[in-house]
Order: sequence, then structure tokens, then C-alpha cells
Amino acid sequence: MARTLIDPAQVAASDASRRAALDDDFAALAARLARNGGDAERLVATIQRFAVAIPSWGVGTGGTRFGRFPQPGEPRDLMEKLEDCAVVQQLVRATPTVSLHIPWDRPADPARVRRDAAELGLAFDAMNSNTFEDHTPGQRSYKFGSLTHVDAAVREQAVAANVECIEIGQRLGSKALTVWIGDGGNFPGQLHLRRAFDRYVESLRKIAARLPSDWSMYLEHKLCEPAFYSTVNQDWGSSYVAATAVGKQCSCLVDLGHHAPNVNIELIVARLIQLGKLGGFHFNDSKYGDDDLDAGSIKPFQLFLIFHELVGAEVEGSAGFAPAYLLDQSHNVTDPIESLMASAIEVQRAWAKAWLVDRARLAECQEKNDALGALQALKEAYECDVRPLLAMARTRSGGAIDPIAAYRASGWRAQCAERRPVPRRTTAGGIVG
Ligand code: RM4
Ligand code: MN
Ligand code: MN
Repeated sequence: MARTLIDPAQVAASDASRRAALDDDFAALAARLARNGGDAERLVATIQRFAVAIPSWGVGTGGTRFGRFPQPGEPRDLMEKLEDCAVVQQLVRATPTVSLHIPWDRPADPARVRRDAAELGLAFDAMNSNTFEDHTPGQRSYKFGSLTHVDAAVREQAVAANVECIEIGQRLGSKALTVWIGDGGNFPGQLHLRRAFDRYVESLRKIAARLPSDWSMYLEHKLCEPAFYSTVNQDWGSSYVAATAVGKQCSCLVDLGHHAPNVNIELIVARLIQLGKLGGFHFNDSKYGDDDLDAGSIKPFQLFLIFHELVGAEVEGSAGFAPAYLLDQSHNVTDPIESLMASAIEVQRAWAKAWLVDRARLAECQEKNDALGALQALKEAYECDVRPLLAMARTRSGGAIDPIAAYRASGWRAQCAERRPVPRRTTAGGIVG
């Protein structure tokens, strides 16, 4: 049994006033679903097996280039970040793993961190390398790129940084490396576009050569930022070409905020599934760019349509289909713990609704070119209020019926403000500041 940071008696008290209503709502929904051959119990079991990883950089307050408004009790080091992740997991029960960012989270003693995390009921997901900023004085600078830099010595240093991530990850029990680079050009003519991409693939191959045989490597593309004219791994097509060139263990990771406005992301997902190169996701939401807003807060229907593709692939038995799910958000005006809980539930909600789609009926509509009927088949699933299923799955897994209410009642943030008075770190440390 994992050590619980929120007193279970407090969670039970929060649940007590909600239990009867949940039982009523669940029974009503189960009856409704049964009328169309649905099985609420089976859905609860399906929801219970859903998991999405927490980004270590998501538990601190984020910021924009205009400023950051830290809140009291922010985690000051890796262990405190893990504590906050454990609180999310205790109440939500859909976030059993944490994704680390190196060197922001470089552990002094990985074996010990692994043990302490396990005690909190947590394990480690994909490792993220950071060659988009300079870390150590005296190091070669990434100002003009890392894996794609014109200088081979800088490329070597960036490859070594990724290899270090793998080595730390092995000691933590991780099985994947996610590579996102900020490389690109700010001005036309700055980069030789084809040569920069060639150097990217060459560096990636060197990293892949150091990948343990049971590991995966994910390439994360991004339209722009920090380079604002051209980005080396700009879109899913570039990412696919690079992943294919690197080999079997390498696939593409889709961050929902890394596309041009209005791009049909579910279509990209379908293509990557079809090509056997969908590695995983960074879930978040956006209105304009890489806004890193909470998953499902702006375009919940899009999130559902993405899961419709994912569940479809699972149902149709796409071989070896097991994408990695991670939240990648920046919480600027909310309590990060609350945002992470709400986001995990949003992603889980999209997953649950995707399982409600009547696929036989949808296929029939498609065969008959019944466009309206097909949309209706999707909308029926999307519009179903699955909250009782989610809450039932959560409480049966040991979480809270209403995680945000239970968290607010627990006083965790106020306790942290006392226990974690001043930020320990004074230098910049990525999103966590
Ligand atoms: C990037 C990208 C990466 C994340 C960094 C912090 O925009 O989304 O996944 O590691 O931000
Ligand atoms: Mn990302
Ligand atoms: Mn991003």
C-alpha cells in the first residue's frame, strides 16, 4: 500500500456527502446504457485501466515570457514535486507515473528516488531531454541549435545529454526517451533547411544506438517557438520521416499544442496509427498556439475525436498499439495540483466517451454515405454525461468521488506553504522557475 499524503479519513468525509447521489446517478445511467446494449460495469473497468503520466514540470506554477506569479507552497525540489504528483494520484487514480525533465530534475541518487516514489505509489514514465537552453557555465551553447547545430562538438554534447537521460531513466525504471528540440531558424536564410534536417537524423541515430532494446524513443515535433521562422522538426510529416529513418524503436509524439491553428489533429493521429508510428501524446489545450492550457478546456470535442481514433485502433487490434499518454501543460493562474487533477479527468472522460461510440452503426452510416447519421452516432457518445462512470471508477480504485473538493478540504496547499517557505532554487529551472 502506498503512503498517503492526504488523510484518508478526510477523503472519506468528502465522499460521504456525495456517495448516495453517485449511487443514484450511476444506477440511472447504467439503466440508460443497458437499453442500447451498453454495460456500465464493463465501462467502469475500462475507465479504471486508463492512465496518463504527470509532467514533473507541471506541478510548479508556469509562466509566460512576461512574468510568473508563483503561489505559496510550490515544490522546491524533485522530492517535493513527487509529493504533489502523489496527491494528484491519490485523489484521481489515473496518474500513476511521472515524467521527468533532465537536467531540471537530475536526481542525486536515482535508486533512492525510485524507492521514495514507489513508496508514494508512483513510477517513472518517459524521460525528457533538455537541449533547448544552456545549463552549465562553460558548456557549449545551444543558442544556435543542439542536435542540428552546425558545429559537430555541440551536436555531440546534445547527443550526450540525451544518453544521460537514458542512463538516469534506466535507474529509475523508465522505458522511454522523448526528444524535443528548440532547433530552428529565426530568419530566412539562417539555416540550410535540408542540411539541418540531415544533421537532426544523424544525431538521433547516435542516440538510438544507445537505447536499451526494451526502450522507445519519441520525437516531438513543433510548429514554431523558440525559433520563429523555421523549426527543424516542424510537423508530423518531418517527424515521421525522421522516426522512420532512425528505426523501429523510434516513433512520433503528438503534443496537441504544436500545430498550426485549425489543423485536424485526429487525422494526423489516424495517419500515424496507420503507419505504425504513433508513439504517444502530450495532452493540453490551446486557442492560439502552444498555449499549454488544461486538457479539454477549449476543444473537448477535438479531444474526444482523437480518442475515437485511439479506441478505434485498439478495438480493431492494430498490432503493438500502446501509445504513451502524458499531460504537458503550464499552469499560470490555477493551483497546478487542481489543474492536473481536472485535466487527467478530462482525458479520461474523452477515453470513456470514445468507448461509448456505436461502431457498428457508425460503420453502416459510412458505408451508406450517411454523413448526418455518422455525425449523430459520434455525437450520441460525446453528449452522454459519463460523470457517474468516472466517479465510480475513481472511488473503486481508491480515489475521491470529487477530487477537487477533497483536495480543497484537505488544506494541502496551506500546509505546503508552511513547510516549503522559500524557493530553494534561485537559478532558472524551466517552467518550475
Ligand atoms: C516544449 C515541448 C516539450 C516540453 C517543453 C518544456 O514546448 O512541449 O514537450 O518538454 O516545452
Ligand atoms: Mn510537449
Ligand atoms: Mn509545448
